[in-house]
Amino acid sequence: MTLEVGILGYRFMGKAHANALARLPMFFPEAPDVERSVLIGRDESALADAADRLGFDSTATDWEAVVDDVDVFYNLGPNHLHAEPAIAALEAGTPVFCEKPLAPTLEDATRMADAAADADVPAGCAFNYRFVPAIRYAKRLLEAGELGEIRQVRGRYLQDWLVDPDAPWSWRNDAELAGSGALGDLGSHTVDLLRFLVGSDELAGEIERVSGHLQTFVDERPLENSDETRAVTVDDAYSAQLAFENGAMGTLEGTRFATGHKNDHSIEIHGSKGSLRFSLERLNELEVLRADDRGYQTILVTDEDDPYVDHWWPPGHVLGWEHTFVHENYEFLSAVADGDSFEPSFADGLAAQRVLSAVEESDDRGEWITLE
Ligand code: SOE
Repeated sequence: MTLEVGILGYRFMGKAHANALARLPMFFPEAPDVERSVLIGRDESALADAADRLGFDSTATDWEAVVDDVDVFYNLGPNHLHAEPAIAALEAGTPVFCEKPLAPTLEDATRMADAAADADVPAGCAFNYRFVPAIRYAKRLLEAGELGEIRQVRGRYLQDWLVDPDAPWSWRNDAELAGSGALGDLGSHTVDLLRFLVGSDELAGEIERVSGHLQTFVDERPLENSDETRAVTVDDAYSAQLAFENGAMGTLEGTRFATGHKNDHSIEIHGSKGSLRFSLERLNELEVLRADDRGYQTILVTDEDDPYVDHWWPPGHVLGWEHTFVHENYEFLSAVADGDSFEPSFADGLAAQRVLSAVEESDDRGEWITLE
Protein backbone atom coordinates (compact mmCIF):
# COMPACT_ATOMS: atom_id res chain seq x y z
CA MET A 1 0.00 0.00 0.00
CA THR A 2 1.26 3.49 -0.83
CA LEU A 3 0.07 6.35 1.37
CA GLU A 4 -0.63 9.53 -0.54
CA VAL A 5 0.33 12.46 1.65
CA GLY A 6 -0.97 16.02 1.31
CA ILE A 7 0.99 18.73 3.11
CA LEU A 8 -0.20 22.24 3.95
CA GLY A 9 2.81 24.53 4.37
CA TYR A 10 6.09 24.51 2.48
CA ARG A 11 8.47 26.72 4.38
CA PHE A 12 10.58 25.68 7.39
CA MET A 13 8.47 22.77 8.63
CA GLY A 14 7.40 21.78 5.11
CA LYS A 15 11.05 21.32 4.25
CA ALA A 16 11.82 19.41 7.47
CA HIS A 17 8.98 16.92 6.94
CA ALA A 18 9.51 16.56 3.16
CA ASN A 19 13.15 15.75 3.86
CA ALA A 20 12.03 13.15 6.41
CA LEU A 21 9.66 11.52 3.92
CA ALA A 22 12.45 11.35 1.34
CA ARG A 23 14.81 9.67 3.83
CA LEU A 24 12.35 6.98 4.98
CA PRO A 25 12.73 4.44 2.15
CA MET A 26 16.53 4.67 2.38
CA PHE A 27 16.93 4.33 6.14
CA PHE A 28 13.63 2.86 7.40
CA PRO A 29 12.76 0.36 4.63
CA GLU A 30 10.08 -1.18 6.86
CA ALA A 31 8.17 2.15 6.83
CA PRO A 32 5.06 2.26 4.64
CA ASP A 33 5.57 3.53 1.09
CA VAL A 34 4.69 7.20 0.89
CA GLU A 35 4.01 9.42 -2.08
CA ARG A 36 4.53 13.16 -1.66
CA SER A 37 1.30 13.69 -3.48
CA VAL A 38 0.15 17.29 -3.08
CA LEU A 39 1.63 20.44 -1.56
CA ILE A 40 -0.87 23.07 -0.41
CA GLY A 41 -0.30 26.82 -0.15
CA ARG A 42 -1.58 30.18 -1.36
CA ASP A 43 1.21 31.77 -3.37
CA GLU A 44 1.12 29.78 -6.61
CA SER A 45 4.59 30.55 -7.88
CA ALA A 46 6.34 30.00 -4.52
CA LEU A 47 4.30 26.83 -4.14
CA ALA A 48 5.28 25.49 -7.56
CA ASP A 49 8.92 26.17 -6.81
CA ALA A 50 8.69 24.45 -3.40
CA ALA A 51 6.83 21.44 -4.85
CA ASP A 52 9.58 21.00 -7.39
CA ARG A 53 12.36 21.25 -4.79
CA LEU A 54 10.65 19.09 -2.18
CA GLY A 55 9.58 16.35 -4.58
CA PHE A 56 5.78 16.72 -4.71
CA ASP A 57 3.67 15.44 -7.61
CA SER A 58 1.19 18.35 -7.60
CA THR A 59 0.08 21.53 -5.85
CA ALA A 60 -3.26 22.91 -4.61
CA THR A 61 -4.30 26.31 -3.28
CA ASP A 62 -7.46 25.07 -1.58
CA TRP A 63 -7.03 22.71 1.39
CA GLU A 64 -10.76 21.90 1.43
CA ALA A 65 -10.44 20.10 -1.89
CA VAL A 66 -7.54 18.01 -0.64
CA VAL A 67 -8.18 16.88 2.94
CA ASP A 68 -10.48 13.96 2.12
CA ASP A 69 -8.72 13.11 -1.12
CA VAL A 70 -5.38 12.06 0.36
CA ASP A 71 -4.56 9.14 2.70
CA VAL A 72 -2.76 11.36 5.21
CA PHE A 73 -2.94 15.13 5.83
CA TYR A 74 -0.04 17.09 7.33
CA ASN A 75 -0.82 20.54 8.73
CA LEU A 76 2.43 22.48 8.88
CA GLY A 77 0.95 25.95 8.38
CA PRO A 78 0.95 28.87 10.84
CA ASN A 79 -0.90 28.23 14.10
CA HIS A 80 -4.14 30.00 13.12
CA LEU A 81 -4.51 27.58 10.21
CA HIS A 82 -4.26 24.45 12.36
CA ALA A 83 -7.83 23.93 13.57
CA GLU A 84 -10.21 24.09 10.59
CA PRO A 85 -8.25 21.98 8.07
CA ALA A 86 -7.28 19.43 10.75
CA ILE A 87 -10.88 19.07 11.94
CA ALA A 88 -12.19 18.80 8.35
CA ALA A 89 -9.64 16.09 7.58
CA LEU A 90 -10.50 14.11 10.71
CA GLU A 91 -14.21 14.40 9.96
CA ALA A 92 -13.45 12.93 6.53
CA GLY A 93 -11.61 10.04 8.22
CA THR A 94 -8.15 11.21 7.11
CA PRO A 95 -5.27 10.80 9.61
CA VAL A 96 -3.67 14.14 10.56
CA PHE A 97 -0.17 15.10 11.62
CA CYS A 98 -0.15 18.70 12.91
CA GLU A 99 2.75 20.94 13.88
CA LYS A 100 3.01 22.31 17.41
CA PRO A 101 1.60 24.11 19.31
CA LEU A 102 -1.60 22.25 18.52
CA ALA A 103 -3.56 25.51 18.16
CA PRO A 104 -3.35 29.22 19.01
CA THR A 105 -6.02 28.94 21.71
CA LEU A 106 -7.20 26.42 24.26
CA GLU A 107 -10.63 26.54 22.65
CA ASP A 108 -9.27 25.51 19.23
CA ALA A 109 -7.04 22.84 20.76
CA THR A 110 -10.07 21.41 22.56
CA ARG A 111 -12.11 21.32 19.33
CA MET A 112 -9.23 19.56 17.58
CA ALA A 113 -8.77 17.00 20.35
CA ASP A 114 -12.54 16.36 20.34
CA ALA A 115 -12.47 15.77 16.57
CA ALA A 116 -9.54 13.39 17.05
CA ALA A 117 -11.37 11.50 19.78
CA ASP A 118 -14.38 11.06 17.46
CA ALA A 119 -12.25 9.91 14.51
CA ASP A 120 -11.01 6.38 14.12
CA VAL A 121 -7.61 7.37 12.71
CA PRO A 122 -4.35 8.63 14.25
CA ALA A 123 -4.05 12.37 14.96
CA GLY A 124 -0.51 13.29 15.94
CA CYS A 125 1.02 16.50 17.25
CA ALA A 126 4.56 16.87 15.88
CA PHE A 127 6.60 17.38 19.05
CA ASN A 128 9.80 16.20 17.35
CA TYR A 129 12.07 16.39 20.40
CA ARG A 130 10.45 13.26 21.82
CA PHE A 131 12.28 11.47 18.99
CA VAL A 132 15.85 12.43 19.90
CA PRO A 133 17.66 9.13 20.73
CA ALA A 134 19.15 10.62 23.93
CA ILE A 135 15.67 11.68 25.11
CA ARG A 136 14.36 8.13 24.53
CA TYR A 137 17.40 6.82 26.43
CA ALA A 138 16.62 9.22 29.30
CA LYS A 139 13.02 8.01 29.37
CA ARG A 140 14.21 4.40 29.69
CA LEU A 141 16.43 5.33 32.66
CA LEU A 142 13.62 7.25 34.34
CA GLU A 143 11.09 4.46 33.81
CA ALA A 144 13.53 1.88 35.14
CA GLY A 145 13.59 3.94 38.36
CA GLU A 146 17.30 4.74 38.01
CA LEU A 147 16.83 8.34 39.12
CA GLY A 148 14.48 7.40 41.94
CA GLU A 149 11.65 9.69 42.96
CA ILE A 150 11.47 12.83 40.87
CA ARG A 151 11.86 15.99 42.95
CA GLN A 152 12.80 18.86 40.62
CA VAL A 153 12.76 19.47 36.89
CA ARG A 154 14.02 22.42 34.88
CA GLY A 155 13.48 23.28 31.23
CA ARG A 156 14.89 26.25 29.29
CA TYR A 157 14.45 27.06 25.63
CA LEU A 158 16.63 30.00 24.59
CA GLN A 159 16.68 31.71 21.20
CA ASP A 160 17.75 35.22 20.17
CA TRP A 161 16.19 35.99 16.79
CA LEU A 162 14.20 38.97 18.12
CA VAL A 163 16.97 40.65 20.14
CA ASP A 164 17.35 43.28 17.42
CA PRO A 165 14.36 45.68 17.72
CA ASP A 166 14.52 46.06 13.93
CA ALA A 167 14.09 42.35 13.29
CA PRO A 168 11.01 42.21 11.04
CA TRP A 169 7.48 41.53 12.28
CA SER A 170 6.08 38.12 11.37
CA TRP A 171 2.93 36.09 12.11
CA ARG A 172 4.78 34.70 15.13
CA ASN A 173 4.47 38.19 16.73
CA ASP A 174 0.70 38.32 16.44
CA ALA A 175 -1.75 37.00 19.03
CA GLU A 176 -4.51 36.31 16.48
CA LEU A 177 -2.22 34.32 14.20
CA ALA A 178 0.12 32.63 16.68
CA GLY A 179 -1.82 32.58 19.96
CA SER A 180 1.23 33.34 22.08
CA GLY A 181 4.92 34.00 21.46
CA ALA A 182 7.85 32.24 23.11
CA LEU A 183 5.34 30.56 25.41
CA GLY A 184 3.52 28.59 22.68
CA ASP A 185 6.37 28.26 20.20
CA LEU A 186 9.08 27.19 22.64
CA GLY A 187 7.26 26.45 25.89
CA SER A 188 5.03 23.88 24.18
CA HIS A 189 8.15 21.81 23.39
CA THR A 190 9.45 22.06 26.95
CA VAL A 191 6.12 21.19 28.55
CA ASP A 192 5.68 18.25 26.18
CA LEU A 193 9.18 16.90 26.86
CA LEU A 194 8.68 17.09 30.61
CA ARG A 195 5.28 15.40 30.35
CA PHE A 196 6.90 12.70 28.17
CA LEU A 197 9.84 12.14 30.50
CA VAL A 198 8.35 12.41 33.98
CA GLY A 199 4.59 12.72 33.45
CA SER A 200 3.67 9.10 34.22
CA ASP A 201 1.85 8.24 37.48
CA GLU A 202 4.96 6.36 38.71
CA LEU A 203 7.15 9.45 38.29
CA ALA A 204 6.05 13.08 38.75
CA GLY A 205 2.51 12.68 37.37
CA GLU A 206 0.69 15.43 35.50
CA ILE A 207 1.29 19.16 36.00
CA GLU A 208 -1.28 20.28 38.54
CA ARG A 209 -0.64 23.99 39.28
CA VAL A 210 1.31 26.76 37.55
CA SER A 211 2.50 30.28 38.13
CA GLY A 212 3.55 32.28 35.08
CA HIS A 213 5.21 35.49 33.96
CA LEU A 214 5.15 36.82 30.38
CA GLN A 215 7.06 39.80 29.02
CA THR A 216 7.14 41.67 25.70
CA PHE A 217 10.35 43.69 25.37
CA VAL A 218 9.73 45.31 21.96
CA ASP A 219 6.12 46.18 21.27
CA GLU A 220 6.25 47.07 17.59
CA ARG A 221 8.41 45.93 14.69
CA PRO A 222 8.99 46.99 11.07
CA LEU A 223 7.19 45.14 8.31
CA GLU A 224 9.63 43.52 5.91
CA ASN A 225 10.57 45.80 2.97
CA SER A 226 8.31 48.61 4.20
CA ASP A 227 8.42 51.82 6.29
CA GLU A 228 5.43 50.70 8.31
CA THR A 229 5.51 48.98 11.68
CA ARG A 230 3.09 46.54 13.26
CA ALA A 231 2.28 45.86 16.92
CA VAL A 232 3.76 42.85 18.71
CA THR A 233 0.86 41.34 20.63
CA VAL A 234 2.51 38.23 22.06
CA ASP A 235 5.20 37.57 24.68
CA ASP A 236 8.89 37.71 23.77
CA ALA A 237 9.77 35.63 26.84
CA TYR A 238 8.06 33.66 29.58
CA SER A 239 8.93 31.92 32.81
CA ALA A 240 6.80 29.54 34.85
CA GLN A 241 6.84 27.51 38.01
CA LEU A 242 5.10 24.13 38.03
CA ALA A 243 3.74 21.91 40.75
CA PHE A 244 3.38 18.26 39.69
CA GLU A 245 0.78 15.83 41.03
CA ASN A 246 3.30 13.74 43.01
CA GLY A 247 5.02 16.68 44.68
CA ALA A 248 7.81 17.50 42.21
CA MET A 249 8.63 21.14 41.39
CA GLY A 250 9.37 22.53 37.93
CA THR A 251 10.94 25.73 36.62
CA LEU A 252 10.59 26.73 32.97
CA GLU A 253 11.92 29.54 30.81
CA GLY A 254 11.59 30.34 27.12
CA THR A 255 12.80 33.40 25.26
CA ARG A 256 13.55 34.91 21.88
CA PHE A 257 15.86 37.41 23.59
CA ALA A 258 18.73 35.29 24.96
CA THR A 259 21.54 37.02 23.05
CA GLY A 260 23.84 34.51 21.36
CA HIS A 261 21.62 31.45 21.99
CA LYS A 262 20.22 30.14 18.72
CA ASN A 263 18.28 27.00 19.56
CA ASP A 264 19.30 26.05 23.08
CA HIS A 265 16.74 23.72 24.62
CA SER A 266 17.85 22.07 27.82
CA ILE A 267 16.22 19.82 30.39
CA GLU A 268 17.48 18.91 33.87
CA ILE A 269 15.87 16.37 36.16
CA HIS A 270 16.78 15.64 39.77
CA GLY A 271 15.55 12.47 41.47
CA SER A 272 16.24 10.86 44.83
CA LYS A 273 18.94 8.60 43.29
CA GLY A 274 20.44 10.78 40.58
CA SER A 275 20.22 13.67 38.16
CA LEU A 276 20.28 13.96 34.41
CA ARG A 277 20.64 16.75 31.92
CA PHE A 278 20.21 17.11 28.17
CA SER A 279 20.94 19.95 25.81
CA LEU A 280 19.68 20.10 22.22
CA GLU A 281 22.97 21.76 21.21
CA ARG A 282 24.70 18.47 22.13
CA LEU A 283 21.86 16.19 21.17
CA ASN A 284 23.89 13.01 20.87
CA GLU A 285 24.78 13.18 24.56
CA LEU A 286 22.97 12.53 27.80
CA GLU A 287 24.60 13.50 31.09
CA VAL A 288 23.87 11.45 34.17
CA LEU A 289 25.03 12.07 37.75
CA ARG A 290 24.39 9.42 40.41
CA ALA A 291 24.79 9.85 44.13
CA ASP A 292 28.38 8.53 44.26
CA ASP A 293 29.64 10.13 41.05
CA ARG A 294 32.00 13.08 41.23
CA GLY A 295 30.46 15.04 38.41
CA TYR A 296 28.20 14.29 35.44
CA GLN A 297 29.08 11.24 33.31
CA THR A 298 28.49 11.83 29.60
CA ILE A 299 26.82 9.01 27.71
CA LEU A 300 27.24 9.24 23.94
CA VAL A 301 23.88 7.93 22.73
CA THR A 302 25.16 6.65 19.38
CA ASP A 303 25.45 2.90 19.97
CA GLU A 304 23.69 0.47 17.66
CA ASP A 305 21.31 -0.59 20.42
CA ASP A 306 20.37 3.02 21.26
CA PRO A 307 16.95 4.17 20.03
CA TYR A 308 16.77 4.55 16.22
CA VAL A 309 20.60 4.57 15.84
CA ASP A 310 20.90 1.22 14.03
CA HIS A 311 18.88 2.70 11.13
CA TRP A 312 21.63 5.22 10.39
CA TRP A 313 25.38 4.94 10.66
CA PRO A 314 27.89 2.81 12.61
CA PRO A 315 28.28 3.60 16.36
CA GLY A 316 29.67 7.06 17.08
CA HIS A 317 28.54 8.61 13.78
CA VAL A 318 26.42 11.37 15.25
CA LEU A 319 22.88 12.38 14.31
CA GLY A 320 21.36 15.86 13.92
CA TRP A 321 18.14 17.86 14.35
CA GLU A 322 16.65 16.68 11.04
CA HIS A 323 16.79 13.03 12.15
CA THR A 324 14.14 13.74 14.81
CA PHE A 325 11.70 14.45 11.97
CA VAL A 326 12.55 11.18 10.23
CA HIS A 327 11.91 9.26 13.46
CA GLU A 328 8.58 10.94 14.17
CA ASN A 329 7.42 10.49 10.56
CA TYR A 330 8.39 6.82 10.70
CA GLU A 331 6.38 6.27 13.89
CA PHE A 332 3.39 8.29 12.72
CA LEU A 333 3.12 6.71 9.25
CA SER A 334 3.63 3.21 10.69
CA ALA A 335 0.73 3.88 13.08
CA VAL A 336 -1.40 5.01 10.13
CA ALA A 337 -0.53 1.92 8.06
CA ASP A 338 -1.01 -0.50 10.96
CA GLY A 339 -4.13 1.17 12.38
CA ASP A 340 -2.33 1.81 15.68
CA SER A 341 -2.51 4.82 17.95
CA PHE A 342 0.30 7.39 17.92
CA GLU A 343 1.84 9.55 20.61
CA PRO A 344 2.22 12.49 20.94
CA SER A 345 -1.46 12.65 20.02
CA PHE A 346 -3.87 15.58 19.80
CA ALA A 347 -4.72 14.74 23.44
CA ASP A 348 -1.04 15.38 24.30
CA GLY A 349 -1.15 18.61 22.28
CA LEU A 350 -4.20 19.67 24.28
CA ALA A 351 -2.57 18.72 27.59
CA ALA A 352 0.41 20.97 26.76
CA GLN A 353 -1.97 23.74 25.69
CA ARG A 354 -3.80 23.58 29.03
CA VAL A 355 -0.51 24.23 30.79
CA LEU A 356 0.38 27.13 28.45
CA SER A 357 -3.04 28.67 28.84
CA ALA A 358 -2.81 28.42 32.64
CA VAL A 359 0.61 30.14 32.50
CA GLU A 360 -1.03 33.05 30.61
CA GLU A 361 -3.95 33.18 33.01
CA SER A 362 -1.59 33.19 35.98
CA ASP A 363 0.32 36.12 34.47
CA ASP A 364 -2.97 38.01 33.91
CA ARG A 365 -4.32 37.36 37.38
CA GLY A 366 -1.08 37.48 39.36
CA GLU A 367 -1.78 34.19 41.13
CA TRP A 368 -1.16 30.43 40.87
CA ILE A 369 -3.66 28.57 38.67
CA THR A 370 -4.84 25.02 39.31
CA LEU A 371 -5.38 23.01 36.12
CA GLU A 372 -8.80 21.44 35.60
C1 SOE B 1 11.21 28.93 15.94
O1 SOE B 1 11.25 29.50 17.15
C2 SOE B 1 11.36 27.41 15.95
O2 SOE B 1 11.48 27.06 14.60
C3 SOE B 1 10.18 26.64 16.52
O3 SOE B 1 8.97 26.99 15.90
C4 SOE B 1 10.45 25.16 16.40
O4 SOE B 1 9.39 24.40 16.92
C5 SOE B 1 11.75 24.82 17.11
O5 SOE B 1 12.03 23.46 16.95
C6 SOE B 1 12.86 25.64 16.58
O6 SOE B 1 12.54 27.01 16.63
